[in-house]
Amino acid sequence: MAQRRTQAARAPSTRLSRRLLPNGSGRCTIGGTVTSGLEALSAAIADLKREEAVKIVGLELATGTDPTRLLEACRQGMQEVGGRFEAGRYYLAELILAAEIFKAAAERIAPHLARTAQANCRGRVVLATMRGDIHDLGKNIFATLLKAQGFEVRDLGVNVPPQALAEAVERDRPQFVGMSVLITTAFPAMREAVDLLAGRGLRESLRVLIGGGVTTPELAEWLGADFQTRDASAGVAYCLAESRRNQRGGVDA
Ligand code: B12
Repeated sequence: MAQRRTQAARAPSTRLSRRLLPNGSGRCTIGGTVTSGLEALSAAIADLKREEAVKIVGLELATGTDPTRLLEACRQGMQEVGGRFEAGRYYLAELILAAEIFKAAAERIAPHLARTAQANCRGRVVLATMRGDIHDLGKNIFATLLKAQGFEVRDLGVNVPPQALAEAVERDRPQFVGMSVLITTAFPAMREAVDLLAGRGLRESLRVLIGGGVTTPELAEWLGADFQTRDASAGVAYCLAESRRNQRGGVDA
C-alpha cells in the first residue's frame, strides 16, 4: 500500500517533467515538447521536482521574466498539487514537500521584485493567518510584495487568535489589516477578529483585506471585509490606491 502511494505520488501527470533543456528565450524544450518556462515551472512544482523548479526560476530571471509572473506560475503549480491531494494521488507528505519547493523558488524570486525608491513608509499593514490555519506561503508573498512597495508589515504569523490580532491593531495602529486563509475552518476566527475590531472602535479607521485560495466575494461580504483577492499583486495595488487616496486628503477614506 505504501509502495502504491509513493508510485502514485511520484508519477507525473504531465509529460513535462522528463528532461528540461532551456533555450534561453523564455521557452523550454521538454521531452521534445516546446513549452513556456512558466508552464514548465508550474509542472516542476506540481511534479515535486525541486532542482528543476529552481533551475527554471534561475533561467527565467536571467532572461528578464517578470518575477511576479514566476510567483504566479509557482502558485498554479501548488493549485495542481492541491488537486492531486484532493483526488487522493498526493498525501500530506507531498503537500509538505511541495511547500518546501515553493519556498525555495520564492526565496530566489523575492530579491528580484522591483523595489520602489519610496523614502517614506506608504502605510502600515498588520498581517495574519488566523486560528485554525497554518498555511502561510501566500501570506508571505503578499508581505514580500508589500515591503517591496514601501509598506511596513507587521506579520503576526499563523494560527493567530483573534484577540492577538485586535491587540496588534490597537498597539500598531495600521491603515490595513490583511488576513490570509486557505482552510475554511478558519473562517469563524476571521469573523471574530473583525467583530473584535469593530467592538473596540478600531474598524472604521482601517481597511480589511482578505486573500488566499478559499476566499470569495461572498466570504468578504460575510466578514464585512473591504477587499478580497486570490492575487497578492491585486492586494498590493489596492493598498497603493488607498494609500494615495489617504495622502490626497482622505477623500473617501
Ligand atoms: C502547501 C499546502 C499545505 C502545506 C502548507 C505549508 C505552508 N507553509 O503554508 C501543509 C502541508 C502544511 C498543509 C497542511 C494542511 N492542508 Co493544505 N494545502 C496546501 C496547498 C497544496 C497549497 C497552498 C498554497 O500554499 N498555495 C500557494 C499560495 C501562494 O497560494 P495562496 O495561498 O492562494 O496565495 C496567493 C493569493 O491567494 C494571495 N494571498 C494569499 N493570502 C493573502 C492575503 C491577503 C491579505 C492578500 C491580499 C492576498 C493573499 O497571494 C498569493 C499569491 O498571489 C493547498 C491546495 C490549494 N489548492 O491551495 C492545500 C489545502 C489548502 N490544504 C488543505 C488541507 C485540508 C490541509 C490539512 C488539513 C491536511 C491534513 N490532513 O492535515 C492541513 C491543514 C493544517 C491547518 N490547520 O492549516 C485543503 C483545504 C481544504 C479547505 N477547503 O479547507 C487544500 C485546499 C487542499 C485540498 N484541495 O484539499 N497544506
